[in-house]
Amino acid sequence: MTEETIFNRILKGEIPCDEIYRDELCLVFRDIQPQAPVHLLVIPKKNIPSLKEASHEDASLLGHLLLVSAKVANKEGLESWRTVINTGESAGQTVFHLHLHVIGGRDLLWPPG
Ligand code: DGP
Repeated sequence: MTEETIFNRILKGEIPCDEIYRDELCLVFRDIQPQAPVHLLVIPKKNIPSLKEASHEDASLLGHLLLVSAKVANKEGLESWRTVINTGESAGQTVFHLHLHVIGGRDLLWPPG
């Protein structure tokens, strides 16, 4: 059995979050450790540990998450932003429930560290 993640507990309402959008497939809330003035997390309700475990049957869900990320970025008034998916520990993934970071509100450097 896979260990329950903090995001699953947020989805169940056991841990509060600063929610900004929700629909039948996903939830969006503010990151607790923001790396920019706007830092949102878009998470699917479906439990997928990371992009590594996503399959072709998740294709429309993944597309939905991308479109929602743009929708909430627009809602936050962002002109530019970065959408990030960390996959695996070495890439900085700490919560093993697939999520998209939406980061903006300041100039962002490239390449990322
Ligand atoms: P990653 O490092 O890509 O796995 O991103 C996980 C993010 O989740 C990280 O930026 C911090 C955030 N986070 C961790 N725990 C919580 C929490 O309990 N609430 C909220 N809002 N964000 C959390």
